[in-house]
Amino acid sequence: VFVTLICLFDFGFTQAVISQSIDITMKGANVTKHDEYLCSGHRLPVGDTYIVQFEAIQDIGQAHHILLFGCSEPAKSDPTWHCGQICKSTEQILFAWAKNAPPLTLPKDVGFHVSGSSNIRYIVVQIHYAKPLLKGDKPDRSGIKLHVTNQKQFFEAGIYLLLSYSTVIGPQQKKVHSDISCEFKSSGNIYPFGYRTHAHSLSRVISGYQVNRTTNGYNMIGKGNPQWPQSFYPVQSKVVIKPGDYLVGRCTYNSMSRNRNTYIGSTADDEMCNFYIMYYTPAGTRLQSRTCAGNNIPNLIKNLPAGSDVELPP
Ligand code: IYT
Ligand code: CU
Ligand code: CU
Repeated sequence: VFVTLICLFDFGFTQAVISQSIDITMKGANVTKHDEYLCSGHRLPVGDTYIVQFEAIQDIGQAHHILLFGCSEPAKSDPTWHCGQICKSTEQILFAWAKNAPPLTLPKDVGFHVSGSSNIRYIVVQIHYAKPLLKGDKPDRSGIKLHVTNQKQFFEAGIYLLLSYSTVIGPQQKKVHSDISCEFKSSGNIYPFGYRTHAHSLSRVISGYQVNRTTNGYNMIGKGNPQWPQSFYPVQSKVVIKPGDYLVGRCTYNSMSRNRNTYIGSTADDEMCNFYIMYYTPAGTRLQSRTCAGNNIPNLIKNLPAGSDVELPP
């Protein structure tokens, strides 16, 4: 044992810290129609890599919103494809940017762990182009610049998703709720610093809360109008989510303009109810799950703070 220790101290070498930036961009997108969703995949450098900052690259200024996903294998190897499928198996959302949204910076000593011992070997960028490119525009190369390092970060970033899968919104309703609730199960605390709301055209407010397991007090993580640019917004107050706490989300819809049922689904005629939490946690914390699907603890809905379903301005 003694000899081993000496060896480690005397002959152990320290790996050089390498920090660099990696551009995850469209590899030349030709956009000919309205509302196109195009994808491009990028192989990451081998070895444990920590993303410490994201920065938008707006090539010709035609990207409406940009999402980044981690994959073990992208759905296609083509330079760009129509992204019906993003990854071969399940995708992990890493970041979202939207035109005219405030920027989100990762806190100090926080990184998204990719490559190396993680199961993310590729990053796929998905861009929503609202309009076709103009005649004379060159193929688009917008995307996200990643600032990465091989230096292990003290805190690991992650995304926890609250979602509904079974809501039916009847016709001509002023207020329809879709509620989400779960117990948070983990080996340690998580600290939310960003949140993102996502729904389609019928929702004007989505809110998310941490509920203290002992006091049953509600603390808002965030509240947003999914009609605003759908990126991650900074969490405004310090909230800690401890093992045994509860997470509650509520999406509110107004279907007065519609005379048919609306279901959860992926087209513009359907709706969704998503509240994403971007958090950091001491490296090594193990979450039992990073999704909360459905209203698992309906009692928690009764005490939602007033204001949780009040429409936000456009
Ligand atoms: C049915 C539903 O709510 N779909 C959402 C949530 C979702 C996200 C991911 C579902 C799966 C995922 O792998 I990441 I399966 C949904 O599709 N949300 C869209 C994007 O796909 C991320 C969004 O813009 O939030
Ligand atoms: Cu968009
Ligand atoms: Cu959707």
